[in-house]
Parts: sequence; structure tokens; C-alpha cells
Amino acid sequence: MKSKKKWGTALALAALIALTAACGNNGNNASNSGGDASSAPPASESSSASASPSASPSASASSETPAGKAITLGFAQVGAESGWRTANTKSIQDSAKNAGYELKFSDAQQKQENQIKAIRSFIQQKVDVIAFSPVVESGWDTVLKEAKDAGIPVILTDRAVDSKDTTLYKTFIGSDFVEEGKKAGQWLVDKYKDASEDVNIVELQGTTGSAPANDRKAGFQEVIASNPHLKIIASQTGDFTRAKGKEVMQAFLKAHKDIDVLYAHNDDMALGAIQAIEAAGLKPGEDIVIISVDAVKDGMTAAAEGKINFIVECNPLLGPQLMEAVQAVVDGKNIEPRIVTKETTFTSEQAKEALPSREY
Ligand code: GYE
Repeated sequence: MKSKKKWGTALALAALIALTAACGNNGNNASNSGGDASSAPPASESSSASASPSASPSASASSETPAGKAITLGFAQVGAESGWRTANTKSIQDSAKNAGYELKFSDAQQKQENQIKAIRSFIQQKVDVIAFSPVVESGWDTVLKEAKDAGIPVILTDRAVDSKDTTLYKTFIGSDFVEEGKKAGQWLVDKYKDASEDVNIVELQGTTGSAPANDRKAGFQEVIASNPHLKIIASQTGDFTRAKGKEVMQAFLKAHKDIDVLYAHNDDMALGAIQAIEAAGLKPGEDIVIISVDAVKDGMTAAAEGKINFIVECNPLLGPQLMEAVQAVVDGKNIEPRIVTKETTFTSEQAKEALPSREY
């Protein structure tokens, strides 16, 4: 049961510093329209943000359309399901404000139909650019065509769509979720490389049909297949929330007496599961080894306490990169079709070291 540290502490810290620098997050203060978890679309919230002199470097060129108007960005967010999402929303709102854009922000409460309504409303309002994090991967072609026909460029952030026609959007900014699943799987493969008995794994999947759930599952499975002792004995969605993570873990614990490992597709579900594990009189991190994804503050705290053994980082601070892409699109510049976020991983010891300087 020896955990193999893949990264030295110094390396992890260096990576963290590099990541923070690369993200160009500039300690913004005010937040725009709140992540309104209760409002249904169409997107009604808007906040006009006057250009701040210390505008993000990403948006330093000009914050106006060629016609001299402030750029209007319609953003259709997934919801408010996790700590990751809260940090992501704040990053987008703060960055839009710093860039001097008018942000129309809509919260879809994890429902695709709400996002589609919000996008249609943005089209009607003739925003300059539409950006969104698609709740699920499929079913976007029609509304994306509507945006294209209206001449409004679309940028995907965080999650991908499976549309064959890639001219329907300008770029996709976000993590490589398959890679994240592989990192989680590789840590487990290393940890149990000498196992002579089966290792029973339960999996808490993210939102069904979402890119991170599909890809984190696929990457993990691919890597653990190298050791036939690593067996997924149960796998179910916890919808990326703490409450569902707890509920599903309770059911797993009832149905299986011999769980060795929990792989949760995000920290919030792992944190909910930890409550269930403790309530069952077991020690998270010891009786059940826990791996999760995100590395938000609460997850990192649990890791520092030894309750989560390994976290794969998924960076939510996509706002500065998004605003840079918005500006490029408005300026008619060429833009990379895929912008991948840089990320690292943390063992419990590394989490303890990184926690004090963690931004989210
Ligand atoms: O990992 C999870 C959130 O799409 C990367 O969504 C995002 C995921 C993130 O709810 O916590």
C-alpha cells in the first residue's frame, strides 16, 4: 500500500506558480451579477462593467466593437453545482468586468433546455459574442446553427460538444478531461502495482452525458485496464454535487462490504461520500482510498487531512483566457480551435503544502 509520488513537492509548487502565472488571474475585486441559482433563463442579468485601468492583460487591446460600443458577451453557465463552478463563475464575472465588457450571465441549473433558451435569448438581444459551458455533449447543432446564421460567434468554455461541424464555434477553452482520468488511473496503477488480490473500486460519475463525466471515466478505465486486479464494482452518477455524492456512496456501502477505492469525478462528490463513509464508521483515506478531480479548496483541505489520497487538478479560472478569446474574435483575429488548460496533481502531502497559496 505504498503511494508512489509522481511529483516532488518542489516540482508541484513550481507547476502551481507557473499555472497561476499562465492564468493571469489578477486578484479582481468586485463581482458582477451573482451566479443566480434560482433564476430561470432567458438571461436577464446583465452588468455593465466600466473598463478598469488595471484591466486584465488579456483584454488590454480594446474593449469595444469596431463600431465603438462596449463588447456584449452572453454567457450561459451550467449551474452552481460545485465549488469548481462557483470559482469558474467568479472568474468569468471578474474578468469580464476588468475587460470592460457588458456581461449577460445566465445560470442553467444543470438543464440543457435552459441553456438553449438562454442562447436563443442572447441571439435575440444581438450580443457580440456568445460563450457557454455545455451541460451535456450532444444536442447542440440546431441552436449553434441559429447563432451562426445570426452572425454571432460562439466560444465553448470548460466542456465540449460533440457536434461534427466544428465551424459552429470558434474555439474550445478548457481542460483535457481524458488526461485527467488517466492521471487518476495512473496513480492507482502505481499504488497497486504489486497487488495480488482484487482491488474493488466504486466510481461516482459526474453529470450523465457531460464531457467531464464521459472523459474522466474513459481515461481512468483505459489506464487501469493494464492491471486486471483493478476492478470497478459499481459506477453511478452523483451529478457533481455533494448531496448526491453522499447519497450514492451510502447506497454503495450498503450494497458492497468490500470497497477498497473510491474514484469521484469531482471533489464535491468525494466530500459528500466522505460524510457517508464516516457515518458508516469507516476512515476515509485509510479504509477506503479516495481519488478525486478538481483540487478546489475544500477538496485540498480534505486531502491535507489525509481523507482524500490523490487529487487531479482541474483549473476553473478560465475567465482571463475567455476574455482574450472574445477580444480576438471581435477583432477578427485568428484563434486556435482548441485552448487546453495547464494542470497538475496533488498527493495528500503536496496538498498540505499547496493549500495556503491556493486561489480557489
Ligand atoms: O470538475 C465539476 C463541475 O465541467 C470541469 O463541472 C467541470 C466540472 C467540474 O461541476 O466540479
